[in-house]
Parts: sequence; structure tokens; C-alpha cells
Amino acid sequence: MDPIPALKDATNAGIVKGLKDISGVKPRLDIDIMIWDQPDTFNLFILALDKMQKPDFQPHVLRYAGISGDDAGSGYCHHGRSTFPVWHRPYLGLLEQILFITMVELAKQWKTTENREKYHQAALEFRLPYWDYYRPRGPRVNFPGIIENGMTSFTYDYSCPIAFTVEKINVRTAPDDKWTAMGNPLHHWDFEKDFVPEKDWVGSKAYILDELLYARDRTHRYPLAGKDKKPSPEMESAKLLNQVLNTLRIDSNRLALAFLLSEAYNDWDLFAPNSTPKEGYTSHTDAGYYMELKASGSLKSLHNLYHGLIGGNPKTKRGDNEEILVGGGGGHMSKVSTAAFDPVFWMHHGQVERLASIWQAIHRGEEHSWLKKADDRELALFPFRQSPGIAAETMWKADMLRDHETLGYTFDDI
Ligand SMILES: [Cu+2]
Repeated sequence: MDPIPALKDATNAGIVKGLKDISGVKPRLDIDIMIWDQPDTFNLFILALDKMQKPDFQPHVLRYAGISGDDAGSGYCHHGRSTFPVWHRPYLGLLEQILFITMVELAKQWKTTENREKYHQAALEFRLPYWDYYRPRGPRVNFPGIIENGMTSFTYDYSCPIAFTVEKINVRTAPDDKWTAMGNPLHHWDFEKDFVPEKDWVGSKAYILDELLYARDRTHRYPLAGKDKKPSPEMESAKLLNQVLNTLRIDSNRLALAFLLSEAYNDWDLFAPNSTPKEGYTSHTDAGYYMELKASGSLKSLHNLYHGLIGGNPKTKRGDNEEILVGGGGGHMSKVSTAAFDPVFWMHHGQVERLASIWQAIHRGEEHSWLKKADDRELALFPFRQSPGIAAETMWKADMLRDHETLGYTFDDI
């Protein structure tokens, strides 16, 4: 069977196959590199993401954006556990595969054969882009720091990639390949009306977001919600996020280099999670299994930092009559149950996956370079199916995805 219809059938059956059968192993690129090196692929990616955010798209984007968190607060995601990075492999793989199928369909809409072929080829190159936090995005920048007036500066700017911060984006559209300005689907996701019923917001673990009615209309990054519970102006939020990204970049980069290169992190079970198993517990279903030792400075910790930075860490102080938010906190990325609704979630997790894959490349063949416990290695990565059905046997297991290339992607710098 032609591999593209086969992939479509698999996707409709909820099966994660990855893109290896279609176009082999190809690199995921930093988003700015993708814009430069694969402009037609990026063009299709934007159109596909936009399409996915529409209410009539099937399967509804809610289904997979909601996988990592739910109203109980934790969803399926393996928060804090050694299997945390490997659980995200089929998660990102599923999104990558749905985007790919959408891109192939879109490519058929151009008028000339030449353009249809060009965009089809561009779709075959597609792998989900990532956001490398340590890639400079511009020249010298000022940001809050330690110099007299409370500011400092650095030779390069480590702001958010511009593709995430512009509200409008220009793309070439079918059928005539004309430049068209459209709302940027990487900037935020506009929820359809009543997309989350009132009862699901109230009492959900989205805590502060419960009270912030604006959070029900669209996603936000780093908003400073004041007493009136309205978000700060868009420009202000973007500026503050860029400042905090620059301020914390050196510490964060140091941490990433430490866990990639330091001997203290030569053990997957210390590098990957931000907690370690309690002595005597053998099954992940035992209560308290992961709660005894809190490993620090792990990949999971770094990952948490960026969720907090992008959404804004919730800090409150007592106002005249009530607690008010200061310093961000009203953004979707900082809440487990809503993080995946912000489109930047996928590029953030792309970077987390890149760091995990680089760590594995550095430690290949070493003694503790993978999950130690058989329970973890055999763990079914619900809800990601490898074959039809809903039983544990039909799910991907952690061991099957030890090598990221299994799903048809690698990184440009591995
Ligand atoms: Cu995450």
C-alpha cells in the first residue's frame, strides 16, 4: 500500500507510526533555521497549524492538546518520572504525523502541477521544528541585571524567535501561490466559543486560570493580570518574556551543559526526571514511588523552568481586598492542564527532546544510559498506540522508543 494513505488510516485509528516509512529519517530544525532553509515547508507548516486550530478540524486538536494534562491535573503525562522524555516521543510524533498529512492534503490545492509537486516535496521534508533557547536571535540587547541602573547588556539577544511573536504572518496560499497575510497560528490559539464548558474550568487544576476569564478565549504568554483580571497589553507581555529569557539564559545554559557533560548526570534515571524512586518500591503504580528524592538540575527541571517562563510563574501578593497576580502567571504554558494549548508547547518540547537525544548520543553504550528498572522499560506509554486496540499490549513501550530515529526524525546537530 502507498505509505501516505496507510499513514492516514493509521492516524484515524489513533496509531502513532512516525514518518520513517514515508521519507526516512530527517532532521528536526530550529524554527529560524527552518524558515531560512525550508521556506516552502515552513509555509505549509503554518497553513497546516492554522487548519488544525479550526473547530471543524478532525481529529479535533483538543484531543491531543488535552493529552498531557486533564482536569485531574496530570493527565497521561509522566511528570517527574524517568520515562518523562520517552513518553513525549510518541506525543510529538503524533502531532508531527497529523501535521504532515494535513500538509500533503494542502499541497494538492495549488493550481499548477509544478507548484503541487514543489509543495508535496516540501511536505516530505517536514519534521516538527524546535525552539533552541540558546540560539541568538538578534544583536546586542539590554535587559534587567546587575549594573547601576538595574540593567545590563549582552552581545546577542536570546529573545523568543520572531515567528512566535508576530501577530500576522505572510504565507503563499493556494491556488495561485500569492502572498497572503493571515493571523499567526504560532502566536496564540483562538478558542472557539464555548470550547471548554464552564464546569470544566471551575475547579480544574488550572488554578489561577480558573479566575481569569480571558484565558478561556485564547492562549496567552506571560500576561501580567492585574486586579481587574485583564491581561497586560500584548506588547508588554512579549517584552517582559523576552527580558526574562535573556536574564535567565546563562544559568539555564549552564544547567543544560552540566547535565549533558557532567559525570554526575551519567545516569539516565538522574538526568531525565526531577524525582527518584523511593527505596523498596518496584511498581510505578505504588503510591509515593517517585516522591522520595528530588533530583535537581535535571532535564525535567529545565523543562519546567521554560514552562514557567513562557506562561509566567504565578506570584501573588495581597492587595487591598484580595490576592492579585504580579510577575506573570496568567499564561497557559505554566499550567499542566492547559500548556499544550499554547502552540509554542510543541517547539518547547522539541527542544527538550533534542537535549534528551543529545544526551543519549553522548552516553551511547555506557552502563546507565537508559532506564534501569525493567518496570520502566516495559511501561506502556498510554495513550499512544503502536497497533490497533486499547490494551496495554497495543501501546508503545518505553524500550521500543529508546532510539528516537524509530519515529523517523533526528536533529540537525546530532
Ligand atoms: Cu512540558
